Amino acid sequence: MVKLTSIVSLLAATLATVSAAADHHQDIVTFTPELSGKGQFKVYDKPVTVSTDSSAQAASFVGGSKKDSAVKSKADIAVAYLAKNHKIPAENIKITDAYTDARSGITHVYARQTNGGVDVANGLANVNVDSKGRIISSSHSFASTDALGKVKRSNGSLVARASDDASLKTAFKSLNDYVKTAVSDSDLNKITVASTSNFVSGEPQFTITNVPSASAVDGSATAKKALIQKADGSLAHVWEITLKQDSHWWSAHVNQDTGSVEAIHDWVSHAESYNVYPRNVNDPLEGSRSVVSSPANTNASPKGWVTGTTTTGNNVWAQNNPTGGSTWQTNYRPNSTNGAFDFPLDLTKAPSSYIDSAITQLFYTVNTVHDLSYLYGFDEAAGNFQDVNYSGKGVGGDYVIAYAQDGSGTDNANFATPPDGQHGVMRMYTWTQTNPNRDGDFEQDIVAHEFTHGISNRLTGGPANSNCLGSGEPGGMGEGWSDTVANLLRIKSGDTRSRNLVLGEYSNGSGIRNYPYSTSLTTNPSTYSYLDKSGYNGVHAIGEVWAEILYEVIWNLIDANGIAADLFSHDLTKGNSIALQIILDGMKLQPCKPTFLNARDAIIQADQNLTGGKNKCAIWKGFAKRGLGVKAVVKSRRHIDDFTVPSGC
Ligand SMILES: *[C@@H]1O[C@H](CO)[C@@H](O)[C@H](O)[C@H]1NC(C)=O
Ligand SMILES: *[C@@H]1O[C@H](CO)[C@@H](O)[C@H](O)[C@H]1NC(C)=O
Ligand SMILES: *[C@@H]1O[C@H](CO)[C@@H](O)[C@H](O)[C@H]1NC(C)=O
Ligand SMILES: *[C@@H]1O[C@H](CO)[C@@H](O)[C@H](O)[C@H]1NC(C)=O
Ligand SMILES: *[C@@H]1O[C@H](CO)[C@@H](O)[C@H](O)[C@H]1NC(C)=O
Ligand SMILES: [Ca+2]
Ligand SMILES: [Ca+2]
Repeated sequence: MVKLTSIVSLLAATLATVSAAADHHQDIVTFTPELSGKGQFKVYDKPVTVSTDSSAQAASFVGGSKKDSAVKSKADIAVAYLAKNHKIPAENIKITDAYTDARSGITHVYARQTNGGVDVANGLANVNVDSKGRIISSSHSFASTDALGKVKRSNGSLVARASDDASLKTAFKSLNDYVKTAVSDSDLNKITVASTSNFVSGEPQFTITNVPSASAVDGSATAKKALIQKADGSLAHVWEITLKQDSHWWSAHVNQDTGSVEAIHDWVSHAESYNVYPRNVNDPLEGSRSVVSSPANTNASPKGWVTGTTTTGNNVWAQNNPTGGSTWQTNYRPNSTNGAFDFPLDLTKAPSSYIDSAITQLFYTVNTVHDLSYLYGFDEAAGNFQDVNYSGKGVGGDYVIAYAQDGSGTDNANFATPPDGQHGVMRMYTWTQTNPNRDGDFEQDIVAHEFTHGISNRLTGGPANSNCLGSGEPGGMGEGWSDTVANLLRIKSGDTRSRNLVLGEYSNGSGIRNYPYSTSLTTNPSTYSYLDKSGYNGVHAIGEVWAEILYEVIWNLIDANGIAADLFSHDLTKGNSIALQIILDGMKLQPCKPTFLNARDAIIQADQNLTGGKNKCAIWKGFAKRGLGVKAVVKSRRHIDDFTVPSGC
């Protein structure tokens, strides 16, 4: 699908082609059988001594546990203990790990039950042996001898037989169905199964190759035979399949006879933390980085921000783009296998040296503004940017593609908004006015400005129409709203109407607008009639006037209602929250290609609906101070200032 869409940039506008693709990730329930009464942890008040005589059968070791003799003798004690105290034949015990802790001197022995050469996947034991060779504590969830007796002996042979082949393919298909990466029958026919040995343990296993990439990132998966204890205590023959995907790394046990998934784990951790300039620090001039944990808002992003091991998720995919091209799926992104995105940052070096931190910051800020705007009504039904729209409303498949240090330009940034259902595209550039160069990814007001183009374009005239804020006054207000949301994010409790805000100060070194945003008519003299001045044809100059007018409205609302310390509290009794709410509501109310007067009236109507008009006069006074009073009008193409408010105000 290729569509024309307008791209709005921080400083200039262009036209480009954007294509769309849909990717869907859904959360899958992971589970293991509940083994009631098993796995109790026994702690001995008095350490237990177990004798190991020469008749005792030695335990088998696998992989990394083929350790030194001191560890091995402790492992033999552990095996003897399991055999004597729990009546588990030593031949059924396989040591998977054993090591002596350097500090405590305790040897930790981890074992797995085997039967007929295959593992009992959830037949586990751990035995702790002190330095004197005594058992201090233990636990096991081995299957009973009774249950083992009832299961037919299996064959863990390295040689793949025809029947294995068929049953493994069935199991593989069933697993893919479960994790929603369906493999078709023709895909299945192309899959080949071969026997091999595990690279760590040397144990027999099978490799499945020619797997479609949607199912396995590298086109292959591994499997081996195992037994699993079900909740009722009986044992089932399963295929233990390991399947690595973009966002998941599955370890599953699938019934060899029935094809049903008996247990499934995801090795990808979905905890999230980011070392970033947090949302109350606009840029490196204002403060420093810190580690922010689980920042996702549970209403806006119920399944978190990250769906994989890298900066990809339901709301945005952030990546490097040194060539400035339009691919994104395969572009470079930083990895995190444990959900912690923490990378070095040295701002005295060139931006390319800290690309991992830049992408992390961009991912963080775009998600932040996604969540914030969601809370204020830029949600799925209203046409926001999400891969999966959990409510089922609106059109999904349109997360934002965000490029950090995009190579298609410098000293700027831009955002493309196609209609709902197609990806928004954000390009952040590096800035060359300072030495070393600076990276706009670290300036929240710029990222928020860009994302807000997506908000205003989608909300004005409805999500399907992206052609409502193209140029002139409507396009100028698009820029103004973008500066305004960036400003609202910066206003903190303790600030007063004397706080001035400069957009782009970090990136460009000196700001990128004509005046700071200010409630002082001296610091910023802009009024409605400025639209007729020379130099005010472009959307950025027009937008600056609009954002300045709204800055007055914001401070009147704060003075009347107080200030919410955190906009995310969505406390609609507070002035800054009311301002953000009625500004977004106004976008929904106003017509396509609105004028300043239309947009003003929509905001006033939004307050009427939100508060019953409680703030009517405060809002009018803000507009009127900057020439957008009740009698402001366009006459002979001139914008005529008016400074009066409605009677009664
Ligand atoms: C396991 O299967 C292999 C290959 O079919 C066969 O040679 C071997 O005898 C079997 N072993 C048992 C214990 O069934
Ligand atoms: C993760 O890092 C490795 C190198 O450590 C790299 O080869 C791989 O492409 C990275 N994966 C992603 C998704 O960025
Ligand atoms: C919205 O998302 C839900 C959940 O992913 C999906 O079932 C539904 O088809 C989507 N609706 C549209 C119109 O895309
Ligand atoms: C960026 O800064 C330079 C000098 O520091 C200035 O000349 C230029 O006008 C600024 N860019 C914009 C868009 O304001
Ligand atoms: C806002 O609009 C809704 C929907 O029309 C209506 O139910 C509600 O009463 C309005 N609230 C106010 C304060 O006007
Ligand atoms: Ca959408
Ligand atoms: Ca729209």
